[in-house]
Amino acid sequence: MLIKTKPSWQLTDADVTPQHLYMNRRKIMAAGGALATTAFTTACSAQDSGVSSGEPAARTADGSLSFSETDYRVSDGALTPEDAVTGYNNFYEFGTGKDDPARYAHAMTTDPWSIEVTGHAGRTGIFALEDVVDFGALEERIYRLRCVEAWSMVIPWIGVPLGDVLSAFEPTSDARYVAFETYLNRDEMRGTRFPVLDWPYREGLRIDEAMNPLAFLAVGLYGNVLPNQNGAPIRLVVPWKYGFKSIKSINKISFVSEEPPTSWKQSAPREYGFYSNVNPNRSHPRWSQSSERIIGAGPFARRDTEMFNGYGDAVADLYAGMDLDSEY
Ligand SMILES: Nc1nc2c(c(=O)[nH]1)N[C@H]1C(S)=C(S)[C@@H](COP(=O)(O)O)O[C@H]1N2
Ligand SMILES: [Mo]
Repeated sequence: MLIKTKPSWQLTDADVTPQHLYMNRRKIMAAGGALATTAFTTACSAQDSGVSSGEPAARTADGSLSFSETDYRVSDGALTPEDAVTGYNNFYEFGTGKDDPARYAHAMTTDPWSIEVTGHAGRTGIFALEDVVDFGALEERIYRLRCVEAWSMVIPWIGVPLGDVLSAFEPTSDARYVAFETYLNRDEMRGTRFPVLDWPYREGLRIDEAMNPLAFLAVGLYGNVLPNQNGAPIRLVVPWKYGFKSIKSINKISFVSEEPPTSWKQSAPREYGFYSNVNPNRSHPRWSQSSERIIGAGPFARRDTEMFNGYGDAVADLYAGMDLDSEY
């Protein structure tokens, strides 16, 4: 039997009052009452629900995914409408216009998909997507995505913790960083015919950042498999960093001992650093980062940008002793 969790954004008015979007689930659970027993009782893992994990759930005909709710959701702000999440994108491999990815990313082949794993790890080689991600253990996470261009969205992702995936490859103590690369196919990705960036798109994290429970690998959003423009079939989501760290359509993971080259730092090191933690106090050389435009909420909707994009409780310790102004 396949039990599909009814996620926050699918609940009707009869199920739940709108302000639940403004509260986190822990508070709702603590409050007890009808909400906790109706909306969230299906929050068991898909495996417990009897979904066979061998089933290639990522490739369902209708694109829907089975997943469980978690405690990870923003504490303020409404979800960004789905058409904005999938229609206003940065994926320069398909062009630099915000609507280019939605228009052109369908040309990308995402099935079958394999990921090459190299470097300081016990298990390396080329793995099928289904062997990297346990599609029987998917969870939903509602995170704010803060682009370095000073806009943000609130997105219900579906995926697995990055740390779980990386641990399965048995990184050694020499693996101080992890590097990621995006798929590159010049025939399918019209934007890569221009030298906007040094393709393929590359990103990376320090290994302790990657192992932080907030770091996430998404395979879906709004209940379905990722649309190509959002980084199908698998992309990183690092909610406390500027959006460009959340690399899309990953087909290579390398465990390395030195800080790996990353596309935006390579292209403009004065503007974009390796860490790129969201920091309202450190202006971009060409604009302020103190506030952000809320995408999908009308032309004038803005909010103050938060240190670490509001995730400081979970991640500030990673940067103890670092000067975040010089090591940005
Ligand atoms: N491969 C690749 N990954 C990428 C990008 C890109 O151009 N290419 N853009 C980044 C930027 S700047 C942002 S803000 C997010 C946007 O993700 P979204 O389109 O799913 O909202 O993807 C990031 N990941
Ligand atoms: Mo971005």
